[in-house]
Amino acid sequence: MKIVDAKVIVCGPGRNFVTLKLTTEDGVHGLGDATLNGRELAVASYLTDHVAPLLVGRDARRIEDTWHYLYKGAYWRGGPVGMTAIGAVDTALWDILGKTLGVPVYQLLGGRSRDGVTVYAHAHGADIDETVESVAAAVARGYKAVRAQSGVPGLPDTYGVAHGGAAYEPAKRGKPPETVWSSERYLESVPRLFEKLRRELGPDLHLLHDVHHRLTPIEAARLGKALEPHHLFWMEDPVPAELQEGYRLIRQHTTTPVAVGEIFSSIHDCDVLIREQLIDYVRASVAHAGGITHLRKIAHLAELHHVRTGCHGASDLSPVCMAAALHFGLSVHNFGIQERMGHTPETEHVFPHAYTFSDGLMHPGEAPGLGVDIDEAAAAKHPYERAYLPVNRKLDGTLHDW
Ligand code: EZ4
Ligand code: CO
Repeated sequence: MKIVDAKVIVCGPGRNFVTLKLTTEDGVHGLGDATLNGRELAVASYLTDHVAPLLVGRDARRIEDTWHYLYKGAYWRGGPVGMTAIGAVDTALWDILGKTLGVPVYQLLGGRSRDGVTVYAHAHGADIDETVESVAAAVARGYKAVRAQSGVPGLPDTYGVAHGGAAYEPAKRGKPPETVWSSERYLESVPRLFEKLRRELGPDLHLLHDVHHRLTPIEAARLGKALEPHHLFWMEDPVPAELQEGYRLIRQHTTTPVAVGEIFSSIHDCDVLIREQLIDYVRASVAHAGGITHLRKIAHLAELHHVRTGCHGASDLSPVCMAAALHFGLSVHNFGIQERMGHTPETEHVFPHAYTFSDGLMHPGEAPGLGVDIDEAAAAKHPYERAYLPVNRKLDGTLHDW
C-alpha cells in the first residue's frame, strides 16, 4: 500500500492550522496535525520540502519504521519543528491503517480502557467573581473538570484571560502583543480565587490551574502549598522545564499535583521528571511530541512511575489532533485527563469530525481511522495570516516567560 501523495494544507479558519494529508495508491487518505502555533510555516516547509519527497513510494503500513526513518534519518533529530512534522506523518499513517482495516484507531491501540475521555474546560474572568461565574457556567454545560484563570489586580492583560466575554485566543496578527507581569501580584491573588471556587462550587469538581511557566521553583513551591487546602486536580507548568531537576525543589514542598509538558517534543524532555516521580501528569501531545507512536512510548514510561497523561488540547491543536488524542486517551491505561479548549465554528466546519461530548466525557466515535476530515474547499476560504503569541515583561521591562 504505497503512499502516492503528501500534501500540506495551510489555512486560517479563525486561527492558523497546518494539516498533512497523505494519500495511498488505493485512494485512502489520512490526516495529521502539523500546527506549531506562531511558527506554522517552518513545519509546512519541513514537510513539503524535506519529508514529502521521502514519503512518496513508501509503504503506508510501516508506521514504526517510517517514524525512525524520519527521526534518525534527519541526523538533526528532535526539536519542535521536526517532531511536529514527524508527528503529523505518524498520525496520518495511523488514520490510513484504521481506514484500511475498517476500525477506529483506538481499536488498533489495544481497544478501549474506559467508557469515555474525561475532558476539562477553560474558564476565565477579569476578576475572581467573574471567574467563579465562568467556572459555574462550564459546570452547567456538563464539565466535571474546569481550568480557572483570573485577571490579576494591577495587570491589564494576563495569560488565559479574554476581555468582554470573548473566547480566549492568544495568537494575534502583526507584531507580538506585550503583556506585563508581576509574580508578587499573581501569587497574592491565585489562592483567593481557588478558596472562593472551592467554597462556592463544592468538593467534587476537579479544579485545574495553569501557571504557564511564569514562576521560579521556590515561588511555585509557595503557590502549591497555598493551594493545598483547595485540592487542585493539578498545578500546570509552574516553572519552565528545560531544567527537569528544578522540579525536585517544588516536589519537596507541596502535595499539590503537578502537570508539565505541553511544549515537550520527545521522551527525552521528560524522562527525569517521570523516572524521579517529580510530576503527576505529563502533558505532551500527539501533535508536538512525535505522533501517536511516540506519545504511547512516553505514556508507557509514565505508567511504570505512577504518572498519568493529561494531553494539551488548546485551540491551536486542530480537530485532527483532538481526534487522535481521544483515540489515545480512550485506549491508554494510565490516562489522566484531556484538555478541551474548543474551536471556532469556522474550524469545526473545515474539519468535520466524529468525536462527541456528553456529560463531561468525549468519545472519538466509531468511524474507521481517526474519524476526522478536512474540507479543502472550506479551508481555502480561510487563508493563513501570520500571527504571534504574546511576549511578557516584568514591571521593570525585563523579558519574562509568557
Ligand atoms: O498557551 O497552546 O494549557 N494550555 C496552554 C495553551 C498554550 C497555547 C500556546 O500555543 O497553555 O493555552
Ligand atoms: Co498550558
